[in-house]
Amino acid sequence: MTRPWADSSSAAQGSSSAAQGSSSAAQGSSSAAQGSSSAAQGSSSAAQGSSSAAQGSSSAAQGSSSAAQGSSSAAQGSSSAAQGSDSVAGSGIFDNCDAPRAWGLYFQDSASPQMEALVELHNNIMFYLVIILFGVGWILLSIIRNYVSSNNPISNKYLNHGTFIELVWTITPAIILILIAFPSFKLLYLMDEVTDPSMSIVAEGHQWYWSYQYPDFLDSNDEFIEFDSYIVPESDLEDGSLRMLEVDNRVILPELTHVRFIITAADVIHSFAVPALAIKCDAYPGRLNQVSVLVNREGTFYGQCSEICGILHSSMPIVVESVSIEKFLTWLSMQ
Ligand SMILES: [Cu+2]
Repeated sequence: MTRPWADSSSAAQGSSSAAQGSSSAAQGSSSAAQGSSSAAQGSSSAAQGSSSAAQGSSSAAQGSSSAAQGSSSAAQGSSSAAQGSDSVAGSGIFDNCDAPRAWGLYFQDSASPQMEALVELHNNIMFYLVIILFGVGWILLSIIRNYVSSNNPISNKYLNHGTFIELVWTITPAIILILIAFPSFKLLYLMDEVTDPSMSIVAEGHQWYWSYQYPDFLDSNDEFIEFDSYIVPESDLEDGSLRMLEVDNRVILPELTHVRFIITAADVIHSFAVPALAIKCDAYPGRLNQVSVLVNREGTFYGQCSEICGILHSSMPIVVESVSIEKFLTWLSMQ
């Protein structure tokens, strides 16, 4: 799947397209050399310069704009090497990517209204959770301290029922549960709704890769656009690419467009999941599930199969690339 923007260095795209171009050029040379690392290393010093910069900034802060800015000069230097090269689906840390990172504890940056709502729901519930944690902890510690047997050998001798406190500790949790449940159900049913999508993408899980179909668009042979998406093995990875997350053919989406994913499987149960877009939907053989997505910015979003589906369950990642509508139309016209 050729991506036309991968080898164009427009000024508007700045460092990201240049970096993407250089990494795809580097990937192109390595695939020509059939993964021979020595050939890839010696292919071009400019590509090496940008890839070492990519590696330097990748561990520091993924998605940190300052790191990307810092290495953009190196990427710019190699953009001439990228010019005119017919790239395969390349990638780099510069792709404004949204991926898991080591020791990450919070959510990835949201890229869809659903994910924003989910993060907000999480924060609201966490408000009650922290109060409950400290309230219950305080009660527990004070009981342990006051009713230890050395202080009160027969502590419950005069302890009777306290109707009022029993009412309080029964009704208060019920109210809190209702306060949590209503926004949760509201969001659940909102996310379930698929309203008037502009286009559909069929994602089919296989052991162990994903295949995609764009049933609204025809390619040059008057057939539906469809392709398989395999993981890039570790031996073929470029510096700065994400191990176990990179694929050869990405899902290309237009931004700010209501897209429906139709999700199914060919063999066993898989699960199509992209955290930054709030997608997680099981893929069943013989059944079509659907989820609605509106990606509200350009970017590259990484996900993984989320249903234990066999020995290579970890080797069927998902990469969704959101581009402007103009770029999407250009990509369509090249299929
Ligand atoms: Cu799977």
